[in-house]
Amino acid sequence: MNEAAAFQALTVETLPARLGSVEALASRIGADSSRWKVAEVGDGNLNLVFIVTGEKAAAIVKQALPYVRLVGESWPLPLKRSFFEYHALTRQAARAGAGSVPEIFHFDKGQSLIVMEYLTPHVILRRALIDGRMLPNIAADLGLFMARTLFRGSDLSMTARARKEDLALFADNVELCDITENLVFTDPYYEATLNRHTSPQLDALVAELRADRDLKVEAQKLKHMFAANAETLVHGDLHSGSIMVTDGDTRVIDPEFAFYGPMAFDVGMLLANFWMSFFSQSGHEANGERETMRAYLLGVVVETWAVFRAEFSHLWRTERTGMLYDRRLFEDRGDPLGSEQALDRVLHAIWVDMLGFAGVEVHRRILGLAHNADFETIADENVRATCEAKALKFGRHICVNRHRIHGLDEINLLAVRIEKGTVS
Ligand code: SR1
Ligand code: MG
Repeated sequence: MNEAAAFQALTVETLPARLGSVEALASRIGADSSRWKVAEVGDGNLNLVFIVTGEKAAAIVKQALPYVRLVGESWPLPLKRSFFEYHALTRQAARAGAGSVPEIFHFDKGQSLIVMEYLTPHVILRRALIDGRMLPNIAADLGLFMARTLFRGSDLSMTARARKEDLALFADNVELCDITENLVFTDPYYEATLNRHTSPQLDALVAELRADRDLKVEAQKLKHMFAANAETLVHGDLHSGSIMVTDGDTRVIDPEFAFYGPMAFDVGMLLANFWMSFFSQSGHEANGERETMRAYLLGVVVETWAVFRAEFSHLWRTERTGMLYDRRLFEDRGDPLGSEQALDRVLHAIWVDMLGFAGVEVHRRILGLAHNADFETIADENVRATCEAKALKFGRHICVNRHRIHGLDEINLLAVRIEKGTVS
């Protein structure tokens, strides 16, 4: 498509004629566009997503809309987010391996569309966890993905010039950052117009949290860090709806929120989504006993963090070529222990901040605009509210006490006790 043409949203009917001449698509799926079958399958909050099936194969066409799909045209949103998604996908493929994200076949900036690999028989991780599926590889795959993208996108690895140029490129992703700044860090903690929660069951707890000064101060400290700590290129929206899986394959999708932010943000958001899945399981118990699933999820948290730490440490020792923690100060002077001490400090800071980001992510999915299917698919509102209340209390604890929590054993034990009702 012509980059200069005015933006037009695709439809199921117009897509074959409009994209029939895109060689990168036609050569993969089949040249006769009159025989393409098109289905719009977007169930996210922002974009159109089409599966286009030709005689030979299928591909995905993802197109941004000039507004937030979840809310409608009253909330305009720039089309340039597909530009950031495209550039983030290329960097993630280079840093974490081509098999960690979908392959891109074509990008049209003017039409804000990306043609990419159709992942099949993959399903969205969140859906798999709701169904009680225990994916064997997600912790290792995602721990590696985060360590590699976060380390290699930072001043620990890149040259100062390369990172600053990239920082400048992603700095324009203002509107998507603004969504997170409001929806994650501020709106849940007051009566923002678009908020909703399971009512009246959660009303008293919600009022308590919104009156909680310590919690609100922590949330604002985290927001400050999110906005001002441009450490590395983060995915920016790494929840279980941004991951597609089979038993043997894990792909991270949808990095349109990518920007230079704190290392701990992606890690916290991801672990929060595993913990929310944990607290939602009793709402899905009708579909099978979920005790094993709960244990599996806490194990995934432990393994994801362990793999992240191990790979980050490995990269620290073998790929620390950037300007930070200069080897001339440590290893080159025969002081490898100095570098290990610095590594411990860096990992500790990520740990503490990760807990804070996890806590606010849990809150915003229950109190804010964008809820998640883990809880939303629990039809019985009383059961749903019980699950959500447990998650809210857990989120508050890890956020406010993050500087005093020493390990995942302590946190997972708390999760089990809250789930069993032995602590309130
Ligand atoms: C208005 S957009 C709401 C949420 O959807 C995206 O997936 C992000 O998580 C965002 O916060
Ligand atoms: Mg998304």
